[in-house]
Amino acid sequence: MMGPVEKHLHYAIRNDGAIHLTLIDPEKVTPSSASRLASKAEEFKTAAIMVGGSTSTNTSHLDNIVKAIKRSVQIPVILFPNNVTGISKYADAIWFMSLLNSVDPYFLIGAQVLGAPMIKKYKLETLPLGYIIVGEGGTAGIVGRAVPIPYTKPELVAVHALAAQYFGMRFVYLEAGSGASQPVPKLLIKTVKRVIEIPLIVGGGIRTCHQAEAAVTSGADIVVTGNIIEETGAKEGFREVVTTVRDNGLV
Ligand code: 1GP
Repeated sequence: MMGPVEKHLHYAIRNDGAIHLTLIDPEKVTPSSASRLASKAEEFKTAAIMVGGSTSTNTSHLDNIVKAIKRSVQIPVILFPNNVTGISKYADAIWFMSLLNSVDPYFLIGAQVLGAPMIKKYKLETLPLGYIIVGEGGTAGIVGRAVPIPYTKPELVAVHALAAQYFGMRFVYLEAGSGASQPVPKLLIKTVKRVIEIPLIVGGGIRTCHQAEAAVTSGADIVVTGNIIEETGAKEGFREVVTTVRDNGLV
């Protein structure tokens, strides 16, 4: 059942200890800037490109972004959808995700039911993911009608993650919200890591090497960054964060 993209992620985690994924928000880029950012990210050894954003709804623009990225990189392109409009036939795979702490059934199962036939038709590889919004939660928390779990309740996040694993989801994502003023804290990551066996993804508000290192040394298998690639113009600060994730994975 494991497809090539999932195998690639597992292989990279085994090799490097921890990996970095670059998130590109279609609303913030043009096809040519997306292609330039993705090439830089690949050069710096990010393991895959994720494409998605909490408020993006234009599928034809998404298609153009994904096509442009696909033309410029060899690493997989994985959709990170906020809704059914976040599905593009040009990607390699899709996080088939359920927002586990949403109060709206649409984000738990509704959008997934509507999107499933399209995913089948496009033959996209599905990566089953339990998505948990913590801390401030940001735009993703508001759009997804989540009740973000406070950083002070790590054990509550851990049982959500455990439930995801028992459902057969193959990844868990702790999301602080894009641009969060404080990324997911170490204790929270450690508490979740202790109870699950599936790969743990952490993202939201990670901007510095110190924050990337804290996530990895606490147990994140995958660190996602979005904003910093645009903020740094995919230059030194971004490269250092990507390198820090891989370097600390092997420690
Ligand atoms: C958001 O976790 C990601 O879904 C990335 O967040 O943009 O803050 O890096 P940033």
